[in-house]
Amino acid sequence: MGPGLTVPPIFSPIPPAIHPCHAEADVQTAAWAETFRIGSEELRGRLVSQAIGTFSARILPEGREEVVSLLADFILWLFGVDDGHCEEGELGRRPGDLAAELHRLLRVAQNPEVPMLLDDPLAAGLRDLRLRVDRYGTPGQAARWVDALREYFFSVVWEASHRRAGTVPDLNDYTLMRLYDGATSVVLPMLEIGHGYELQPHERDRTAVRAAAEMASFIITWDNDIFSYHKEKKEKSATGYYLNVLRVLEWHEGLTPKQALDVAISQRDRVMCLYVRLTEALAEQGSPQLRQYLRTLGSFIRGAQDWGVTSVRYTTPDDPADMPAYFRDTPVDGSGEPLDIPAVSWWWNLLAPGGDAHPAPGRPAHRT
Ligand code: 3E9
Ligand code: MG
Ligand code: MG
Ligand code: MG
Ligand code: MG
Repeated sequence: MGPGLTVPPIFSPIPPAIHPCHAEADVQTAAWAETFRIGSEELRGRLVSQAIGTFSARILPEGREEVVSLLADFILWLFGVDDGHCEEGELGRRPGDLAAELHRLLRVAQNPEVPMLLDDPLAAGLRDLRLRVDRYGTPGQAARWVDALREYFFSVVWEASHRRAGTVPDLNDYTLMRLYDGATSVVLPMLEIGHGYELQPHERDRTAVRAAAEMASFIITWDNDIFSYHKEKKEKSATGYYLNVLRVLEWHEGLTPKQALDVAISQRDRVMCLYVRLTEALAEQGSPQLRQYLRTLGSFIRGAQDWGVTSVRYTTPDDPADMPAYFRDTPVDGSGEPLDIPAVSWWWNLLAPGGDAHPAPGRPAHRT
């Protein structure tokens, strides 16, 4: 972030919450990272200081303690991949080799007993995660977790091709990539496992329910792009490349960082307003499991916000980011107009004027 770029208070209509086991979760996840030797010594030293257990405790404020710990270890592991392989490692500029390594890891997630990557710490950590997913989740949830890992991996390979070429995707491509490369969708099965239920496919696979989860991914990753801009821009001097929505807007729209920040805030506010209306409508029609799922989705959004403005990962105390001290309860941009992003503008078709969530496949986004 250039000197003087201040992150203003961000709109969040979701109340904060945290599991009482948060301090213990930080200690346990640091111990787990040491046991499995996740990342280089240097990367691991950073990760264990970043309150990742606290982040998990915010995502599952009323969840099972064992799953808070499992999710914390999984998020730390994801940073081992995202920081270690993709953003700071050699593979991050070699999409073909990255795809090969991620396929090998997927096999380990799918069949933890396979004699592959036997000396690899990330593979050993992943085996442990899979065994715990089996312990606390159903076979269907384990399968969806593996599938979600595959979609996350696919997107980081796409990102790696831009890193190699030094290019910046346009806003539509970036949005599509970011729905997956923020690793938000891999967390979704943990939201169910954390509360010991399984969302039935007829509800989970409804277009409107998937859209609500995609909106949560959009909000979480736009917020991350805003809160991590300072860190990511600094990292550019070491890695030579960074990518977030502010950079996309600066590059393709010719905006200054401050203008790009304002546009990104407006985009995430409009998605947040739609998300609130859609999830209220879905909760009215849904099963108790769907209502719990939507509540936990809200905790995921708010937890990422509270963690994002406080973790040393983003505040970088040696060269502090200018973070907001609170969240605002009204949007800067409360417009009900669809965003001009074809990959997601259909989200605005899901709500009829009466507020019912309609799956409306194939209709073009209408402007009201
Ligand atoms: C996030 O994007 C990368 C993920 C692999 C981080 C792991 C976190 C989660 C699974 C939960 C979602 C939370 C978020 C996105 C904060 P990026 O921009 O590489 O993350 P960074 O921390 O480096 O800004
Ligand atoms: Mg990343
Ligand atoms: Mg990153
Ligand atoms: Mg980021
Ligand atoms: Mg931190």
